[in-house]
Amino acid sequence: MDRRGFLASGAALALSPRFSFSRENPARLRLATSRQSLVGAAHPATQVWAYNGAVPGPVLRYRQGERLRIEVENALDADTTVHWHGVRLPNAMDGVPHLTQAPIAAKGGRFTYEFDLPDAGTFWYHPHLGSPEQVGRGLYGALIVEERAPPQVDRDLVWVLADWRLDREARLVEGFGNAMDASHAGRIGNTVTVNGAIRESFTVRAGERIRLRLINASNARIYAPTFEGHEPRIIALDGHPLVAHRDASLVLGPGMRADLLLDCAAQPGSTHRVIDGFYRQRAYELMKLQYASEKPLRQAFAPVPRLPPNPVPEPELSSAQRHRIVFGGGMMGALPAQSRQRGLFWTVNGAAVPEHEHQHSPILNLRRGQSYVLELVNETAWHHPIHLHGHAFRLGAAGAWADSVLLDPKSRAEVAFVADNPGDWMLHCHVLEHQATGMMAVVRVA
Ligand SMILES: [Cu+2]
Repeated sequence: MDRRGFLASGAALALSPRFSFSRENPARLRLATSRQSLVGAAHPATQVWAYNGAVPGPVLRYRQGERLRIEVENALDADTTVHWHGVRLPNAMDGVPHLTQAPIAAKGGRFTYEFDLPDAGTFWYHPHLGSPEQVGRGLYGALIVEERAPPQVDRDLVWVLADWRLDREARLVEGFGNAMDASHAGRIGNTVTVNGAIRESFTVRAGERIRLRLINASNARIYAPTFEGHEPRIIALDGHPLVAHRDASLVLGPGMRADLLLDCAAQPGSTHRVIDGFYRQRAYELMKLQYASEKPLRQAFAPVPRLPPNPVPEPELSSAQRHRIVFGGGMMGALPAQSRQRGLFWTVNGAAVPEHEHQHSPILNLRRGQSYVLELVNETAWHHPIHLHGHAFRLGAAGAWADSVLLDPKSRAEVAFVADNPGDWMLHCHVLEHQATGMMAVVRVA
């Protein structure tokens, strides 16, 4: 069954997204198998791997400057770790197996993560071990850090976008990380869920202002959502505030986040499609915005609020050191036969590194406090969202702050940052099948 089939069959089930929240965060995340209705009552529930029994895991909400403390208990049959994606945290809390910590052992292993949250924004958490399978089976959740004085909105919502490859009985198709997926675009599925279920519609009220936090938790799928009849402003990328602009170019690669300010200015009772059109021949309706019949909450909207900047150090471009990092491989790419035989398909600066099998030696040694410009070159015929741990960088010399940059096929990008966070940090593709088959590296800050 294709994605359209699933989306159509979900019409019977009107699920209300989980958006109510409190700041009473769980003290514990427990990993175990669970069952969840992803595609509606017409199909069986799907066996998933989950944090605290649900996919996505609980929305963790903190205030900027607060300290997160969570004990992780692993009841799965597989070792794991938790990576706190986008958070500028101490290296020992980064959740990279063998590099920053020992894996949290299967069948009862525990590990406590504890760190301060310096930046406000939309972040997320997921395993960094066996990622294609562990994330693909449902292990991820949102980590929201609120500004000390958050902008006025009527609702602050999180949409976790996930992509599943399901069979006709809504079972996960096995074969995670197979060579076909790994050497091409990654495991792109056939069913897209928002907060753990396919959505027929989402109810809004005329005149309401919504802060919509989009998180792409998918292994490999890229999204380009548009909201028919609406002009949401992107107010943050990867958690970091942006000068507000319109949504024409919103593209979310795996791991990326965007905060949208959605002013619901259409008529009560009207309906508007949300279309994901990244893969142009395969655009589909993600859901409908359904306006309630109530009279508008307000007739005019306040100006778009400016979010306060996060305390990220500004790179000094005049004294910055430059390095070039080349991403290669994939089908139609050059790769030593020896690598292919080992199940490795991708390279960073010519080397293919298996997923966390042994100690990485850094491809770059960065001096703490020094500014750097990295030229990221994609020599392959594929898209790669490149993610750096422990830091935020500017996209281009004076562009937006982010922790990921989506490299189009045969393209390049520059990112600039201050290497201010000591430790060994991953720099890798967030298409998880690429990450696991060679496209990752370590940069050392000391
Ligand atoms: Cu990639």
